[in-house]
Amino acid sequence: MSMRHSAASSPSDDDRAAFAEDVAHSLTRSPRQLPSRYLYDELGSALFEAICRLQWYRVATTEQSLLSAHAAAIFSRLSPISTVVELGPGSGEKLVTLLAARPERDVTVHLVDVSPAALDQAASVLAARSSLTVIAHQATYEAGLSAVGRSSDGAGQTLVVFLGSNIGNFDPPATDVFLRGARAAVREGDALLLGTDLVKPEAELLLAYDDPLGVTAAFNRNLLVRVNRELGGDFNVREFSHRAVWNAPASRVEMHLVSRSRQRVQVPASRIDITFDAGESIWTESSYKYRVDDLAPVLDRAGFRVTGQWQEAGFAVTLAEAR
Ligand code: AVI
Repeated sequence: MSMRHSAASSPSDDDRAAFAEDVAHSLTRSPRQLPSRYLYDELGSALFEAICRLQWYRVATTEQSLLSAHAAAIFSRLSPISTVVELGPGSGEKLVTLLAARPERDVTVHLVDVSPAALDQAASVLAARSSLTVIAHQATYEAGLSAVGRSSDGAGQTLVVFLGSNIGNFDPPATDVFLRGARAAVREGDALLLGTDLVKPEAELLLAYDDPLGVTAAFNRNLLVRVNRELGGDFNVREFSHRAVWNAPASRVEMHLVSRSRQRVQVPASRIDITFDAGESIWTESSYKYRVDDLAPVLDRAGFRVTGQWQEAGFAVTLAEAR
């Protein structure tokens, strides 16, 4: 494998300034929020990998099983591919499983993620397990997709892979914007492989997002540790509890950090000086859950036609072609 990074791996002053501005804006909204993309510093990425091994969070293992079972069927529905773009590659294991069934040997893989820790891990897993040219882009999905679009040689089809229910972290308007952006970045006949978690009984959903080992709680509370470290905040992390909520009308699991007491918090880099009431919460993440019948219309609106769908244990992998 050969690997290139398109950006350095330590947070730049620009990254820190953007984080400070996002915290300033979101923590002073009503309800108070913190953007979920900041959950993934080095420790956050490691905690997320641990979540994916939990018996209660079945997204990763179910998707892995679906890909093992159906990778050959997925490739049988594609024209020869020369480029694969994975957005948010996680550990890299899913792509290894998928690409093991590829008929073409010469494929360039582009990995796109804002987290250098996640990119490094995925790239080394691909390095150890396959013979591919891998290019890592430390970038947002949109910026990564357009960089790949500009560098694409036009030799074969491009497959964009967006797995792990990552799309579930977008609200419906952002989902439309994201899918339209993905469609604009590829050519007619290119393809998208999408992994989505499905609506299931509430108890099952809550166990997945509030596990008995407290790993998800640590993942959530680490966001406050990050604010303290990078922005000079003084959050008393022990004074915030993790809470997962199933919001049925909106079809999403929400993660919150709930203040255990009335307390003052300052974040100098964000010019924040606020007082939390006991019970007041910071909304840190939404995880939208789909019904299978919803997927074709959502994809269709963005210019993709569903060409295959595989389901197992409340999870779906959907293949769609750019019209
Ligand atoms: C990355 N993302 C799809 C995960 C999810 O299920 O929303 C993040 C996560 N949050 C809590 N557990 C896992």
